[in-house]
Amino acid sequence: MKLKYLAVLALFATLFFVACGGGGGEEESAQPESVTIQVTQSDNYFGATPDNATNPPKWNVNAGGQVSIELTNNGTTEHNWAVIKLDADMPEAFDTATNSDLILKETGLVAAGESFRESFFAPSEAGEYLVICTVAGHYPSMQGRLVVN
Ligand SMILES: [Cu+2]
Repeated sequence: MKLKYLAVLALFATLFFVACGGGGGEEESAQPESVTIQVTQSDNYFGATPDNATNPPKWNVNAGGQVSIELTNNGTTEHNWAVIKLDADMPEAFDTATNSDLILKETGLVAAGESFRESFFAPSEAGEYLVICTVAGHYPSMQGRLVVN
C-alpha cells in the first residue's frame, strides 16, 4: 500500500517537472519588445542636422517587434519616410516611377507642418536598413537608417 502511494507521488513529481520545463520554452518565444521611434523631417533632411549622407540618423528597433513611429514634418514641403529593402541596388537618384519596388515600408508623403503616427512590425531580418525620402531630389541628402537588432 505504501509503495503504491510512493509510485503515485513519483508520477506527480515527474509531471510537475515536465510542466515547468515547458514554461521555459514559452519565454524564449515571447514577442520582441515594442519600441517608439521619433522622426523629424526638415528641408531636406531627417533629424537635427543636414548631414544625412555622412551622418544619417539611426532608429533602433527589435527584429519582428512592434514599432510606433511618431513623425513630424517641420519642413515647408512634403516628405516621405521610406524603408528600403536590405541590400537593394540603389540608384543615384530615386525615381518613384521606376524604383518603388525597392521600398519595404513607407509612411507615405506627410505634408509640411503635419504629424504622422502609425504602428507597424519591424522586419524579422536583422540589419541596417536604408531609409530615404522619395520626393524627387531629396535622396541622397535626405536619408537615415532603421537599425533592426
Ligand atoms: Cu523629402
